[in-house]
Amino acid sequence: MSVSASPIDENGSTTLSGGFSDPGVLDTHTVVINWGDTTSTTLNLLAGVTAIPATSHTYLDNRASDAAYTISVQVTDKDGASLSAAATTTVTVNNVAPSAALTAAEDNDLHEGNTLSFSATATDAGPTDQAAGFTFQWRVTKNGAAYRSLDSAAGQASSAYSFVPDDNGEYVVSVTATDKDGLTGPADSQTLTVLNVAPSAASVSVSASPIDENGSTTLSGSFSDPGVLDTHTVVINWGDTTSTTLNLLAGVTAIPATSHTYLDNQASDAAYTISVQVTDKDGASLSAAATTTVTVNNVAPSAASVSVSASPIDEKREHDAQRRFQRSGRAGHAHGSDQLGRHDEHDVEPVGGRDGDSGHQPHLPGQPGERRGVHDQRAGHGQGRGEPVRGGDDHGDGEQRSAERGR
Ligand SMILES: [Ca+2]
Ligand SMILES: [Ca+2]
Ligand SMILES: [Ca+2]
Ligand SMILES: [Ca+2]
Repeated sequence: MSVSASPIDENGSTTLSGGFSDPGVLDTHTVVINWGDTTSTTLNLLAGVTAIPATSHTYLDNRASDAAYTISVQVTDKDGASLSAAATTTVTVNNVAPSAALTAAEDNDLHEGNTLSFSATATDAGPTDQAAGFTFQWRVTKNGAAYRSLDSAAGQASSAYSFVPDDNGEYVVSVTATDKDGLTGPADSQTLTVLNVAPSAASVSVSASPIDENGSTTLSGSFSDPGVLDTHTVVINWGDTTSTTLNLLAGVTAIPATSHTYLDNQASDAAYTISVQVTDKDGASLSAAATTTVTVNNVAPSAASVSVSASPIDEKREHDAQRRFQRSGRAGHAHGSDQLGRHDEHDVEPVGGRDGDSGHQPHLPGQPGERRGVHDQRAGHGQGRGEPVRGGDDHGDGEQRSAERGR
């Protein structure tokens, strides 16, 4: 006995042929071929025929570890006598790996933060394997590095998979299938270019408005960005030509409470507009800056607001001078206030008069009051030792600025 082909692949066929002898030329014979896979074929040969006709058989599956099947053939004559031992031969049937097919959902939106969905099926040459189902192995790389993976349960006809890209980049999704015999086929894959998404939905607010000049308010807010790995730069333009830049860590979309002091009101105490721009690490910004407003009210001046000295003086002299100024201010101008006066006393500094500190800018809170008050104070004390504003070159500017602010 022999077979025409071995090894063969599962679901392939081989053809058995052979012969025997029997001196009873009138004997007919029955030939039973056990293929070794629990199936058999019976042939009835005419009298005098001792050649086993070529008989083909399809093996639907391999054996474990692709071990060979043993084919045994028994021949019995019409008088009931059989071969003393069945004739045998073998055929090796190899398992064949399944091939997987990947399909991406048609409505996948290739932007960071969106769920991307896929499905896979597998095809196996072996019908037994096909019926048994598969294990699917999903693998995702991001910019060339392993990113996500999932193995399905065994015995699946198909598999669904999804993941959420946490950032823009190039993602490769691949899937393989493994048949019941443990053989894994080649991967099917798709390359996806996932795009960045700009920050959005920003809102900001301030803790207090209105506030007095030289008062502070605190801004806080939030925004969203589906790219959870994105870091963000937040630039707060306070509306008074100053700005604050915050660098937020990845995944942080709350704008931390940030306080700001407004040194001055605007004309007619018009509100300042605060604008906040957010830019992610990939360079995308809010389509429009988030804004809020803060009203800063002017505070009437008091006499103490200009009580600075032109030259180094000792503490006592400075104190005396302030007291005189305050008294004078209260007497001459009803708009002086005790509260402001106390505040301003703390802020008084010798303008340019300190040794070795001639470039120091005067800090004159509460100064931006009415021009009349400023001039009146100078008129009253310009010749005194407390006259501050002419202490150095810088203070001509200070004087001018004070006048401008009052407009
Ligand atoms: Ca198989
Ligand atoms: Ca197979
Ligand atoms: Ca991003
Ligand atoms: Ca982003």
